[in-house]
Amino acid sequence: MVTRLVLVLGDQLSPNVAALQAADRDSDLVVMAEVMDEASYVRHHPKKIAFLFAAMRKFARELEGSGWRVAYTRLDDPDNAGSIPGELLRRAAECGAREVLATRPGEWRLIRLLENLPVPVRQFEDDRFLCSEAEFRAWAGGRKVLRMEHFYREMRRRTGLLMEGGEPAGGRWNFDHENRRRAPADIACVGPLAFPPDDTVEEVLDLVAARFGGNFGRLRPFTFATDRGEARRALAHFLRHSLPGFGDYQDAMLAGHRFLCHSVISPYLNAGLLDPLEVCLAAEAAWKAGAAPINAVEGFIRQIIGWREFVRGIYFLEGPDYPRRNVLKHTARLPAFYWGAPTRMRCVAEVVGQTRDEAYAHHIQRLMVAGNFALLAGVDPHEVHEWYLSVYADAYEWVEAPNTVGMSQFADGGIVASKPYVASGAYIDRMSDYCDGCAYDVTARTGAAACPFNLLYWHFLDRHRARFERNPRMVQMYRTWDRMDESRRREVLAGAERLLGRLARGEPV
Ligand code: FAD
Ligand code: DLZ
Ligand code: SF4
Repeated sequence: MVTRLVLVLGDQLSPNVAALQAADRDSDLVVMAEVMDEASYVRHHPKKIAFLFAAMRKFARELEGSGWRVAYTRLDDPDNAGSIPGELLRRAAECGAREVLATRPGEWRLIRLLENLPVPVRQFEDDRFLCSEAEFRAWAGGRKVLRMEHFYREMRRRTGLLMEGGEPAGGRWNFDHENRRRAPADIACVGPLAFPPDDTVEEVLDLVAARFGGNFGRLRPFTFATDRGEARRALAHFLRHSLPGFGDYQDAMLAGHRFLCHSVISPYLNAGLLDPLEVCLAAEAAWKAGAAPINAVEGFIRQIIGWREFVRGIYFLEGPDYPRRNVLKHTARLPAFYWGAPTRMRCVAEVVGQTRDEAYAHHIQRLMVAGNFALLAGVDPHEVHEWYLSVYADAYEWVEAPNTVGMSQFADGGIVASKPYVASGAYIDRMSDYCDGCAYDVTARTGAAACPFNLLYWHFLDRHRARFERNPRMVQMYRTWDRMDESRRREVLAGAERLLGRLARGEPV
């Protein structure tokens, strides 16, 4: 007789996840389900769905191998109830369970659904993070502004990562200034380790092709890791081949080099196949062994114990309305080229094209190309949020929303970012080779060939002047704008208006 169900969601694939820790292997029943509600709350990239379903199937087998009883529902099971609550109720009715143990989901939507289930659900905090919600709340309490850098230093002290006798290793907390080099065209990058699909993955790929083939994104070739062993091999490969260059080229973008020195481990971390501390300790060990320089290892660890933990803290601190914020009152529609329609902007075409193919783009591509353009063009941040939540294999609301709504679109009014991440074409030209061969001229601010980023950048600053002109980090931008002569400024603004009109009418840009 089963008395309790133990819910394991698709992004909770860790053997020590909180609900499993609280459960009894001999008497409880683990419930895992591929359900249409989760697979369609946004139109997820087919690679993201395939990755999760394959990893879920393998994890269920891993649990069974270690003695758990698992009730696993496949998407095409005729009895599939179609939703997580529906599956829990069906299983509870089948086996007479009176209680559900769950690890708190990474999204308010699902948390609320579990709270309202007719069967009692005990939600345990997800402790796969280095900073608990209560610890983040305590850190945030009483602070006027929340800055990642302050949080990060606290996390360094707390974890002891890259610390030497209470001081930061290498004498500095942050080597960000050494992480902004443009990548040479002949940079030797091996990219992430590729895993040829096995039988389980092939079966899932067929299912996803049949059921989600109309979603934006290319399903094959599919090379993601789908279990813990593979994810660890992917990490080891990154540490050996790419970590040494990670620091120098962290912000660089090159056409044809989709991954540069990035780790491409976020899908594995977020689904629970890798543990954040395990990853950081391995990177620290590489530095201690002299296999990677401090600017690379510090930069990498900062992303994980700094940004990743910080954005999660913000998501739960700010509450369920966060993804709906829109302080800049932006209302434009997301242009069709985000979904693959042609654009003459080479940078955008490169980033969207690789997103379609890989369900992956690295941070600067997401922030300074795709996000920057949407912000400059005044796109409704909720639509931008839904795009990011759909198209990347690592996207779950707890991490995606603060990055998109907060960091990228400034729609939270400056909780995550101290200034909007807007830049003209000059930034993209400095950090990439995209502008070579683009139909637009990155040096032109006016005229038909003017780079759209240039036109829209000044238009953004001008239309949001009242909000930003006193921001100390933006004073210089306004000075430059004000130094331009009046007729030139009028010309730039008129060019931007024409461009916004074309975007609004859905004309090609
Ligand atoms: P690397 O560059 O190798 O970095 C190592 C790890 O650090 C990543 O795997 C990731 O776990 C962590 N990390 C780095 N930057 C961030 C960050 N800003 N926030 C949280 N973790 C970070 N990341 C997601 O995991 N899911 C998302 O849905 C997501 N949406 C984003 C949306 C926007 C608009 C922006 C600007 C960033 C977003 N990020 C998101 C953060 C970042 O872009 C990705 O974590 C990173 O590109 C993943 O690639 P990687 O594993 O090669 O990372
Ligand atoms: C993203 C996703 C998808 C595509 N499908 C499933 C699924 O079928 N079953 C499941 O348990 N989880 C899935 N997920 C992950 C959930 O959406 C995720 O747990 C919540 O968004 C909270 O982060
Ligand atoms: Fe992008 Fe402008 Fe450069 Fe073209 S010129 S690639 S639009 S930044």
